[in-house]
Amino acid sequence: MSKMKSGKLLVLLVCLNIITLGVIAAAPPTCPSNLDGKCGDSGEWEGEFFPGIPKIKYEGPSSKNPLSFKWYNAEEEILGKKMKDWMRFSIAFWHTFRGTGVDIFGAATKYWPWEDGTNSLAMAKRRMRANFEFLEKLGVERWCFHDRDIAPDGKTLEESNANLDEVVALAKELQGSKIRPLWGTAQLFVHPRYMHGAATSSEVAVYAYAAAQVKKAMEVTHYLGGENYVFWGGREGYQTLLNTDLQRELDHLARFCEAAVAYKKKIGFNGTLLIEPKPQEPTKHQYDWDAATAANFLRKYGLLGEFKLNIECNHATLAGHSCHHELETARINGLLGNIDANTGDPQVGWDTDQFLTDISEATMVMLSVIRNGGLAPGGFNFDAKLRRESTDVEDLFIAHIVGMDTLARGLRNAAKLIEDGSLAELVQKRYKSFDTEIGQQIEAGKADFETLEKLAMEWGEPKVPSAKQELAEMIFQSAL
Ligand code: XLS
Ligand code: NI
Ligand code: NI
Repeated sequence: MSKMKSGKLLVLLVCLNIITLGVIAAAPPTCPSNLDGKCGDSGEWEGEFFPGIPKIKYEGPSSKNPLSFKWYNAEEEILGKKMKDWMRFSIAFWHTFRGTGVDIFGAATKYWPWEDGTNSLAMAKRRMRANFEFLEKLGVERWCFHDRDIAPDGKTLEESNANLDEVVALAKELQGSKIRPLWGTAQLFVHPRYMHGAATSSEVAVYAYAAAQVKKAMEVTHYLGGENYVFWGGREGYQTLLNTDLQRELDHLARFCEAAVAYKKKIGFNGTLLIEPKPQEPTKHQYDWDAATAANFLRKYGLLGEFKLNIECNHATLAGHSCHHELETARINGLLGNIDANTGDPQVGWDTDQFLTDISEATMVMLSVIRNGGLAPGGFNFDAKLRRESTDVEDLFIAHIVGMDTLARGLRNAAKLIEDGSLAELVQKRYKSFDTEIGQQIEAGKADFETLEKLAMEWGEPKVPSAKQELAEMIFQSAL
């Protein structure tokens, strides 16, 4: 299976780049931000963006209304905490408002009524208004963005920064007192200057440009009251080691992270810095491969304590893990900071960014979240997009509703498992031989090899008990 996957991966390498880019760069014909009178009319938008879509309410599991929550009841308490405080949902601007359905073989399939086919500043502002109406109607209080999905690139860095400032000022006004970014980030992978990477580019001018972009993106995240800042290593990786100085690139990445920590402190930004692991796409090998690799990077460069991890379920499976594995690895290292809630397709080998609708997976995800005591100041960001063939405006709502309901159902199930206690008891029993005097000595690091050899001889051949896997699965299933 893994052989087949890596074969497919090679064939698809070119496609993957374009798929990722297509989605994030949002392909409808673009116009320069100074329109020069040549592009469509991006003026003020009259009335609602989502007419006919009401504020989404909880109606319970028997409801047949697609525009209602069946399992997510924001104010309901589960294990002593309101559902909305367990979940801390966020929408991803780049998918929800810049995703067009472009793929390697085909053009955009989605033309939202408010889009005018340009990438103008006026269009960026109109889109931002749509974002806040969407959040309001969905009852979600957080959003995530890249600098370049919310405001167009200018001809110079100064011009790009000015564009960003203008859109951010509007976002600040529209946020009101309730809505905040869950996190912000810099898009360091679409522009051709980043083809060799950003912090790991072989070109020093690119390193500097990336630093300037992150500096600005951190400032605006801070200004908007963002709670976290994400580093996803878009092109921080390599295509071949034949032309790559691995040690130098990793050292550069570490220096970049240190400078980000210093700047964060300088501007008084208290948000958590998060590294988002991903094994490949767009590069063949991404440096932040998985949670364990990222944890080791942080440890090696003395950055533990300054960063946590943003675990994305689809990235977990690309790395050959389950989402649950990545969450638990992050958690036991004290690094679980945020979740990019999505899922891949077992028959397709890339980052398909689908909404998570698998109840069993959601239950395992929530078991980790509960063990972590929640995710705050992190949360669940729907880094997920509609399928190319889903083209109605209401599909944007339906997709988020089912994503929220699935995780809410996962939370209810995980709470049942915890309250029932049989699964925890099974695990505890499994290790009970270590609750003995000698077991305790081993765990405290006080049993040397000579002592253990003596015991092994005295005890003779060990009697090894059953792992009870099917029983564990039976208990798990009873909660679904
Ligand atoms: C891409 C990543 C990206 C990050 C934000 O695969 O998931 O969307 O979450 O840059
Ligand atoms: Ni992500
Ligand atoms: Ni992703």
